[in-house]
Amino acid sequence: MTTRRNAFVGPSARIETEDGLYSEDEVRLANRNSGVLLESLSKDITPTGLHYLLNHFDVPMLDADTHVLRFSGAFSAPFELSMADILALPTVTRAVTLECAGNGRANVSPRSHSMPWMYEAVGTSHWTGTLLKPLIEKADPSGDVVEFSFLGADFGFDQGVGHHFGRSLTRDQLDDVMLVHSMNGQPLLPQHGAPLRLIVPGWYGMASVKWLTEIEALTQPYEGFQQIEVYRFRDAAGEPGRPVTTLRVKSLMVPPGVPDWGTRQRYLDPGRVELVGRAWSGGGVPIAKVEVELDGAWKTARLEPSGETYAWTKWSCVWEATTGFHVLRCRATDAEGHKQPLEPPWDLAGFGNNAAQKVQVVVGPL
Ligand SMILES: Nc1nc2c(c(=O)[nH]1)N[C@H]1C(S)=C(S)[C@@H](COP(=O)(O)O)O[C@H]1N2
Ligand SMILES: [Mo]
Repeated sequence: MTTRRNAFVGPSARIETEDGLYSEDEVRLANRNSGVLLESLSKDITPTGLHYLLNHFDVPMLDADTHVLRFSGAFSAPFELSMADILALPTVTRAVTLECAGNGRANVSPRSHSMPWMYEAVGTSHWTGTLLKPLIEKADPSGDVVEFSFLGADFGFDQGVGHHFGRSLTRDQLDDVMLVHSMNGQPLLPQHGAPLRLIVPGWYGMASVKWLTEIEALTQPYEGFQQIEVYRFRDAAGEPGRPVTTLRVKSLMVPPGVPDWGTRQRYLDPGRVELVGRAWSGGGVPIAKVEVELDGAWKTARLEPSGETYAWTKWSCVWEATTGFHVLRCRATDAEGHKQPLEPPWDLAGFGNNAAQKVQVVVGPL
């Protein structure tokens, strides 16, 4: 192997902190979850082992042979389903892009105590299962039902409140929601919700409850902690906030060239480079345009729609890279005219940061 010195690549500076240590709580939490590697954005489907992970509590080690999904509450014909029952139902497979609502939080100040994502809490999988709505209809909710809650098997504490991870949807939010047992043609892995999870296409990831054990029909709005406390856009602590729901329009690129280990800054030979990336929006709204900022000018990228309503769209754009320092950015616009902002939209918990990605590139002979 060769080692090379390069005039363009300086030694990485060590970053000094007050006591030389990371915050113990933050490191412990960050090491339990993981983000996608941006180079895998070159693929339509994120390899399963690279899909980001966001687990609030411990991963329940459930047994598919004994697992039961229970319908409860204000249903007139409630029932229980084993995994064998669920596997025997009509099957649907869809490519769906999942993104964590906290993706981008690391670029919003002050930081909130949660995963320090920059760009990497996103991925697209082929999810296989069955549609939820026919099952809800079969269980026959009474006329005064307003919401359905979805409960995970995982239990823990947040701000002193013990709870199972749970979320709810209203009656008119059930279209296209899936009960999922497989990811990319394999049974779900424990960390992705085995043996059964919800996939709520077009929404931020928190709606897609993993380790699903119970669906309850409610005649009052759900007051679970993850619904009314955690996933809210807030300007100040203590206010009720607005619920986090569908994905905001966003795009990312595969950082071109090769990295410096310590800083992840990119290094690239001069010449023609094809930049590629992905763009997506929420609620099934297609991507209308992706622009890439190259040396101060926004160039329109080529789009390759996937044909899947809820999966990201591939884009590509040619760049003639010239010697020097460059900051590349990409920004998407969806078919409803929503366009990514250049600066992070501010939120107390750093939710919904869909600002244009910035990639620093040094171009020079390598
Ligand atoms: N039961 C349960 N479901 C959950 C979570 C959780 O902690 N517990 N995390 C949610 C969040 S915040 C996200 S972003 C997605 C992440 O799914 P993944 O880990 O399969 O990528 O799962 C959601 N479903
Ligand atoms: Mo999330």
